[in-house]
Amino acid sequence: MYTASGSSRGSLQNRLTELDQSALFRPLTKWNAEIDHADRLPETVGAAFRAMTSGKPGAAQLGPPFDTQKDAAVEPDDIWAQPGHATYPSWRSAPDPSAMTAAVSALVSAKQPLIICGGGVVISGAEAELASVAERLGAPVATTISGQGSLPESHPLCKGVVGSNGGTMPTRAAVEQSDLVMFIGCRAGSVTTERWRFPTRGTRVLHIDADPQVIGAIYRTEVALVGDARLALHAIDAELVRRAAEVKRGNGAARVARALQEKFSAFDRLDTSGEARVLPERIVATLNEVLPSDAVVVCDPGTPCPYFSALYRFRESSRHFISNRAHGALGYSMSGAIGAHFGRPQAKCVSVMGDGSFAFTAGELETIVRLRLPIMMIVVSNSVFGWIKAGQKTGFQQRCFSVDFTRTDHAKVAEAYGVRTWRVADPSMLQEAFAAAGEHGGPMLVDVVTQPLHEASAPVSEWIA
Ligand SMILES: Cc1ncc(C[n+]2csc(CCOP(=O)(O)OP(=O)(O)O)c2C)c(N)n1
Ligand SMILES: [Mg+2]
Repeated sequence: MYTASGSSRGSLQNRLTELDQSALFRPLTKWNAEIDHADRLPETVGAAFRAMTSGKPGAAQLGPPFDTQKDAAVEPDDIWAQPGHATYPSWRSAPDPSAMTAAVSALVSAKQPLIICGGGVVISGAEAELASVAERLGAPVATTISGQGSLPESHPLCKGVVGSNGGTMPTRAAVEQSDLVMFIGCRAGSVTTERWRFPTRGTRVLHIDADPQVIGAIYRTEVALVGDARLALHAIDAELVRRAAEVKRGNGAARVARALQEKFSAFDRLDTSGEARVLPERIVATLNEVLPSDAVVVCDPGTPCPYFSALYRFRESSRHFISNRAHGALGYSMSGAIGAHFGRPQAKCVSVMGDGSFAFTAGELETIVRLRLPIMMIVVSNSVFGWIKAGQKTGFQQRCFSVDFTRTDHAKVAEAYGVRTWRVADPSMLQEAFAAAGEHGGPMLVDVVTQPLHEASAPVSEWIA
């Protein structure tokens, strides 16, 4: 991020737009610097790229006060970054080979191993190596929200999302039944582990992560593999081939099939229930039919994130789902879809947002219209901060406060910006509206009046986890 700030001079003398910008961005970035003179640009640009692409990935921010533009010009050739720093991971490092041997011994000794992938598998580009290791072991692969795309959902070992946001009872059961869990590129945080309960503390744990700080934070870890996921899985795969005689192929595919059958039959019952209102299940099921397999879906918190995590079928591996985890600020997905479009212009990029998120970010509609971006926006309109109301309903004896708001006609608002819009309140009209929007070549928004989240059968085991 490159964010100009107030003058470099007068920071102790009440200058215009006075704000400590480095402090503002510190919790959001891996590295940031205020550049108080233009001659510092070469060193700071290089440092930003090193920080972003090495070790654990993260954003960087450079904040040049506006008056540094009047400093003596910097030679363009002096501003450079190492070509290897153009992509992540810039330089891969492999885990200790003895840890890898120990990990394989643990894996072959387990009766029902389970793999849980965080975002690190896709970031590392380790999808093929993951599939190979899982197939040799016959081990199911579950993911966090960010880990979706580690395996395609059509893979017989792909168990889907686990945890309190997007996990379901059948997927939790898979974690409970496993005697060994291998986390890959995953922090094993409170949402993934349902507040550190699944897996239980006694479960054997192997952990692969580029960041050593992640390991042992929650679970006593039998074997830690610190390094790049692709290199680690490649080495494990080769060792499994060498020790093929010891490998007992598990019945993971049968367990996955049973769990998914249970999960999706409950979902299908709701999708086809004949309800007069649009249920969130219907939105996911219809988009499943309408969107091409290479679509990129960006989801805000609220209804979109758990529903798409639990129920949307991402047919291809790699990054097709984006949701802002960590702080999870509302209003991310519209701008996120703009970014996704520039990253993958040939793919259909979709933003699914709650009405709360729409209110946070509506001004970006102007950007989308000005640049004529063919982004498909869907507003889940329920006139409530549904996630919070659901949390108040279950966790605070239904004492609801400051969560209900009046319904906005989002289609009309977007239309005023110049977006092509549809408004749907009748479930039977949804398919037609999504299909028409999908074919429209410019900015488009479908405003869907939806069952409120606190009344839905949401795939959420705990709202404020
Ligand atoms: C900027 C910001 N403020 C507050 C929150 C806490 N929060 C999480 S979900 C949610 C409600 C979301 O409401 P809406 O976008 O209408 O989606 P719904 O839950 O109704 O589907 C809130 C306020 C947040 N994630 N981000
Ligand atoms: Mg809402």
